[in-house]
Amino acid sequence: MIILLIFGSQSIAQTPVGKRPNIIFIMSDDHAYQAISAYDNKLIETPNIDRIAKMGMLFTNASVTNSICAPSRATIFTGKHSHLNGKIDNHFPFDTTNVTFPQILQEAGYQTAMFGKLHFGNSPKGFDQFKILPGQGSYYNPDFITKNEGNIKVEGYVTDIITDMTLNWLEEERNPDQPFMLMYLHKAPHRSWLMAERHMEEFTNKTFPEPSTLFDDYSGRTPAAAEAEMNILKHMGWSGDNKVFPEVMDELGIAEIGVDKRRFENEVGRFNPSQKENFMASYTKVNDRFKKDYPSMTQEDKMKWKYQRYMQDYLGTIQAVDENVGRLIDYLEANDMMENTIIVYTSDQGFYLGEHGWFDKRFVYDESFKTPLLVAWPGKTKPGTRSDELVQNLDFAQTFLDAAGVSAPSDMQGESLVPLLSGQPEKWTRDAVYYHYYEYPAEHMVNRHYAIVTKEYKLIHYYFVEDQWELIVRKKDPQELTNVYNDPAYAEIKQELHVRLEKLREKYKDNTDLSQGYIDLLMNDVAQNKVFGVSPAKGEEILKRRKEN
Ligand code: SGN
Ligand code: CA
Repeated sequence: MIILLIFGSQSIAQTPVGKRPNIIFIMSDDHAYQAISAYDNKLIETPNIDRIAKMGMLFTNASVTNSICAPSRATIFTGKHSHLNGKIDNHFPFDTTNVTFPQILQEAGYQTAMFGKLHFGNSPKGFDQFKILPGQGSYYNPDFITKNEGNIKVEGYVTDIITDMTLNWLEEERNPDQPFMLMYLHKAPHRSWLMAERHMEEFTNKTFPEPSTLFDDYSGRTPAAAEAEMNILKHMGWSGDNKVFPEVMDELGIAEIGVDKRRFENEVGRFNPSQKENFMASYTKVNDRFKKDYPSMTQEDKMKWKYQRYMQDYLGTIQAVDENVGRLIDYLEANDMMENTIIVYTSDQGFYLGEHGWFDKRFVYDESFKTPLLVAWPGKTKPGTRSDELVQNLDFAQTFLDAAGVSAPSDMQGESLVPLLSGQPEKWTRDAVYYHYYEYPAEHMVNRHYAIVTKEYKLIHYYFVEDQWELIVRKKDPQELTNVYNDPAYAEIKQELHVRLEKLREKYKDNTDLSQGYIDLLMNDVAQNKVFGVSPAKGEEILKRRKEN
């Protein structure tokens, strides 16, 4: 047994060194499973992402522990829930004293590389090579923070560039004598949904089916759903999101939503002349049609129009992700690298594509709580298989360590997916998962909540401003429109779930209240207008409501 130098408690187990699999972790940002045709093809065909499921396993019940970007990534890296790794929201940076699975794999002899969006507020540890976007990054001519070349700006479209970097690393820098762990992390399809020039004409002319809950009135649940600021009609920017030109808004007398026009100008300001020309060619037609239609539009028409514009741009960005995932798989196939390589495709969380009238994520309701997960492991995972087990982003760290034959630190909280991937589902015993979302007050104003989720039920506790409970019966109410918490028919189930929720909170050690120090820091930033999307006045109102409850 070899004792590792940095993390003395881990050891390399029996897997022969030559057989250790390569790991390719592909993650996009905000990619809803509703927009992957292996799950559902009513919105878009994604033939290349689907190849991963065809070669391996499609997970239909994969979820996140906290549906927001950087916290999800921190959970993936550490194998721990947010309250233990400390990254509970996007606001404060990642604590780099955490032990992460890439550090352990590097120490165990893996070559490690990362390209794309990380969003930790600092550079990753445990990587031989990295080129990452600062913060959210930009779609066009993006800047990168690199391990060896300082800060660079690269001309072109972000999804293509991240792939070029990845393929270049495989071709030029990969050491064939070492197994590798490669993180290929897309910015797309994150807001503000700028697609590649080559897709603009096609996608701005498409029409998509509407979800049946587009006009959800949020009755039947606790006030959290109604109070959230992520309704397509009310909160999506005409300009920054839907690309109505600022001068067209002025001409039509349309009021800005937030800093809508500035967000548009910032994005368009990054284009080079030929990118600008291509963008203008397609979007001038969009704006011309809008100018003609807008005067007679009802509120309902506006919602429908904004939904279509949202889908055209969001799905347009996914078209490039799919093409580029195809480039990567083609490369691996052409270079005989499929055998003994694990390929994972996932997202940092799901996303609302008009369900409940929403965009964005954060809630424990399915579309953002669940996340796509497709895994190919030729020779190990049977092609075309599917798992309905309750797996989470919490499980990746232990899965990769297990696959590499490295034992995981005992304080990691997930479960290895290797038994599911290798045809031994009987070894999987989890029957409930734990969820906890914290980022409030923040943009989109989704109240803090924690929950237990089983295949049948969700028991949700909203807290911080109000104290509200919600019980959702998943199979009977798949759209999650009705809170049955006070329905006597569910009294017994409710009691049982309360007990199970408390046990889960004990198991995962989530028994601490938010510290007053943290709340003071956050509210101080709100008061100083440093929290995007929350005005100081709104902050004061929240503190007042919090005191009253
Ligand atoms: C930005 C977006 C939000 C989004 C957060 C978090 N606004 O602030 O809509 O919820 O990122 O997203 S934008 O006007 O700047 O586009 S996350 O994926 O990073 O968690
Ligand atoms: Ca995200």
